[in-house]
Amino acid sequence: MKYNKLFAGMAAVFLLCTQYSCEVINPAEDVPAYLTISSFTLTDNPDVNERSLAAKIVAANVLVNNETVGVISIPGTLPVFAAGEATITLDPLVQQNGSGEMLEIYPFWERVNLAGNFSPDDTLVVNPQTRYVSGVTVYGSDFTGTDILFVQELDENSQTAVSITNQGGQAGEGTVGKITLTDDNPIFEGATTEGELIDVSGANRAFLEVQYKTDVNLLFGVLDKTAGNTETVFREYGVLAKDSWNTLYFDMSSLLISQNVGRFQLVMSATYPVGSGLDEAIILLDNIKVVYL
Ligand SMILES: [Ca+2]
Ligand SMILES: [Ca+2]
Repeated sequence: MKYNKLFAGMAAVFLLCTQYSCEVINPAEDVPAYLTISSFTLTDNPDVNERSLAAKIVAANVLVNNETVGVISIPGTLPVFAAGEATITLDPLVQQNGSGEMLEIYPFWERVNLAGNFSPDDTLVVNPQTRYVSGVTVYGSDFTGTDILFVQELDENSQTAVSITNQGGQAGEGTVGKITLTDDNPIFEGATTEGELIDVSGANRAFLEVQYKTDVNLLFGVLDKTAGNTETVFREYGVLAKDSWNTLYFDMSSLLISQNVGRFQLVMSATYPVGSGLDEAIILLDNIKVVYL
């Protein structure tokens, strides 16, 4: 470890110095403390109907006493050059638009401030919790009971539809939505109900949150129902097939602004891949949300 070597070096200098009565240039703040974030979770805001508290916070941007420390993966540890009482500021980061390499602060979660006490060479472990900022609206479903999204048929084939299953295999999230595609029924496209248009006309930003485990690629989009606009489907947000549950966050703001979309239905489509070798393709969905403010 780099810092152990540093200590060994300092000890050697110290020995030399005591022998020859020279001054030790070794201020305490040069010895780092360590900050570990072992988990970062979402908790209830009583002012918001979250529909679920599922979240995938992959890292945090960290400041200590308003000075940048860096990005800590969760779980993860970084050295901190601070001693004594300190304010730790944490911004939760998510994978945006499917890129694992692009981490961004999720604007609809609160920044977290914690008080901590740092000692040189000691590790402070924190388990912060954030929550949605007050004022956000969450449209969506956790696929429980009759709470199902994408029930409006756009593919004109009632054989491909979302059902509820408890076979999601995702601990803590209960039942999930399921779509099955086969050679005979290869296409699904569904929209959220026309009677519940998502109204972002007064919002500045909107995000799509999706949790999924899918044998085939998925495409999420927007069916524009804004008065005065042509009724158009914008299929913008692609998700690659994945054999374990994943969560992604798509920033919808630029599409909604550029196309002047005020009210819309959320759309999802998927196609059974020719020659895939699969007997059937299973799509599992949970905690699909449009969050806006
Ligand atoms: Ca669920
Ligand atoms: Ca269908």
